Formats: sequence, structure tokens, C-alpha cells
Amino acid sequence: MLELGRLEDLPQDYRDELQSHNLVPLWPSLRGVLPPHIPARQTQATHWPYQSIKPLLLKAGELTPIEKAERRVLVLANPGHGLEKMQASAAMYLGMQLLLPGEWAPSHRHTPNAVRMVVEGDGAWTTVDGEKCPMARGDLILTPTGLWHEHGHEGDQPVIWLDVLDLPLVYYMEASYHLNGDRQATKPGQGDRAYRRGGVVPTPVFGRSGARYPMLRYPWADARAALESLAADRPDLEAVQITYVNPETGEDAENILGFYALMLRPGQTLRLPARSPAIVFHQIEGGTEVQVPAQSFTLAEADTCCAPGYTAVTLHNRSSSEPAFLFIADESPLHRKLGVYEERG
Ligand code: GTQ
Repeated sequence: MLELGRLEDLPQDYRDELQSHNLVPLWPSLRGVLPPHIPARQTQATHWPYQSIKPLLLKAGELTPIEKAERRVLVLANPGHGLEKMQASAAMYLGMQLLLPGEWAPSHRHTPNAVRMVVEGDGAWTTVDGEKCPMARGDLILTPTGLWHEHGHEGDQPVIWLDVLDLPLVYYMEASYHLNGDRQATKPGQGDRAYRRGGVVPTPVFGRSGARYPMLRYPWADARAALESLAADRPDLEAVQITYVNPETGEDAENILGFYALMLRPGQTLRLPARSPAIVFHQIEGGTEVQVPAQSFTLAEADTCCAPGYTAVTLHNRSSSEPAFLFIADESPLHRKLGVYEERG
């Protein structure tokens, strides 16, 4: 490839003059912003074992009262981006949040979209847009852009969940802000009951729900049952995977990030092709060997890891007798909407 001119090749007085007019020559940086064949990625494959997070999060519970934190979260930061950036990938933020019995994380709403994947503990709830969503292990709860949400806890043990937000992207767009609100009045009705079964939707006489987000909670019991049923129906199926969708439209549950659950059969090895979006894996049940080129992680229950885009990932269920279940988040909806989505086999 032809060598392009360097900045140092230009006379200093010319460079100074460009700078004084807020001008920059493209050619010394052209290959940097448009590298050959494959994008430069700051996202590094990173593993966050739950056993190293949990004691530090419980310690945060002792050190910082909820009133001083609003959200008591340890951020799973990718060293490739610099820890202070608080991002797991270009568009994904991950945080592990702790709520102690009796605590309340006050109502707010913000432009970034969020979801919670409940890791452990019973008796907590998130109220989203007036709907009180109970939190049980493996449940996925949406708090989409602009919807009021607050967290409370009526149980007697700590509750911990994983937050996934598109905060890095929305912040980069200079569109990230929040508003504080009052405690929400709760209204009757639960989306996960109204949309209890696939293939049928509630149809009041005056027409279908016009709500942009008709379903806010996806109970793990239902997602797990769907995976087991799919696996039993299709013994030949390689990827026993479901996507969390809006049941009215069939589209991804949120606008920017995609959410999935994957079941690995006992002993199964599954190769995921290289795709443009970065991907996050969180172990709900069982244990998985995650191989990215030149690295491998052993995910135990409640562990989380990420892989950059344009990278093939191989998953292996370490148990020869039990299935393994993973929660997956990725940047596919964003890449597809922007027209940059790519698969490379
Ligand atoms: O629970 O509303 O991890 O607003 C980061 C920002 C959680 C939340 C986070 C948030 C929340």
C-alpha cells in the first residue's frame, strides 16, 4: 500500500498556521480512521468474575449509603477503552448494582436505554412507567429511554443485578441526561402476564396496544421454558437461542442494543461467526468456556465477559450432563439500523 505523507513532512510554520485556523490535514490520519480491511477496536475481550465483584459490591453497601449513591453500582469497565470511560464496548455499559433490604433507589428517567438482568436475591422490584416489576433471578426488566424507573427492596437479603445500558453511545452523541421524579404511583397490569404466550396478543375491542413498550419484564422461567421447548422440538438445531422482542411488533425489545438467551446442550460447542457488533455474555446457569482468538475465559455462574466486534467466538458447555444458559447483549440493532452490520463467517 502506498505510504501517505506524515505530519512531520510538513513545514512547522504551515502546521502552525493550519492549527491557528482550526484546520487539520487528513492524509497523516487517513489510515487511522479508515484502516484497511478491519476496524481498529479498543474493546478488549474482558472477563469479570462474579466472585471478585460480589465482595467489593457488598463492601460498597457498607461504605456508601444509598442516599449518597442513588444507584450503588460497580461498573464493569473495559481496560481497552480506559477504565474512566466506564464502557464495556463502543456502545455498551455494564454495571453490577446492589440494593440492600429496605433501600430505595429514587425515581428518575434518562435518555439512554437500560435493562436489568437479575443475578441474585428475592423481594426487590423495579417500577417502570407505573408498572411494578418483581425481580427474580434471571428475569430481564426493560427501562427504555424516557421511562420513569425506581428500585425498591422488601426482601431480607441483598439483591444484585446486572445493568446493561447504551450509555456510551448516547453520551458520545451528546444526548445523555436525566430527570429526577417523585415516587411513582403504580397502576394495575403486568405486561408479562398480558403477553404470557407466544403467538397470541391481547386484543381489546378497541384495538391492539399502542404502547411502544408493551412488555417490560421477561421472567426467566418463561425464557428458560421457551429454550427447553425449542431444544426438544429441534434436536438438530445448533443454536438454541431466543431474542427478547417487543411482542406487538416482533422487533428487538429496545432500539439500540439486542438481548438474547442461549442454551448450550450438555457438552455442546458452538461457534459464533465474526460479526461487526461487540457482544457480552452473562452466565445465568451452568458454566461455559468462552474462546476468542488467543484467549479463553471460564465463565462460572453470574460471570460476565465481552468480546469485540469482527471476532469469532466459540462457546463450550463445560458440563456433559446439564445444559448451560447464557444471557447475551450485543450492538446488532444499532449496526443494522445504521447499515454497518456485517457477518464474516
Ligand atoms: O438503575 O437507573 O447502572 O440510571 C446506571 C445508571 C443504573 C439505574 C446504572 C442508572 C441506573
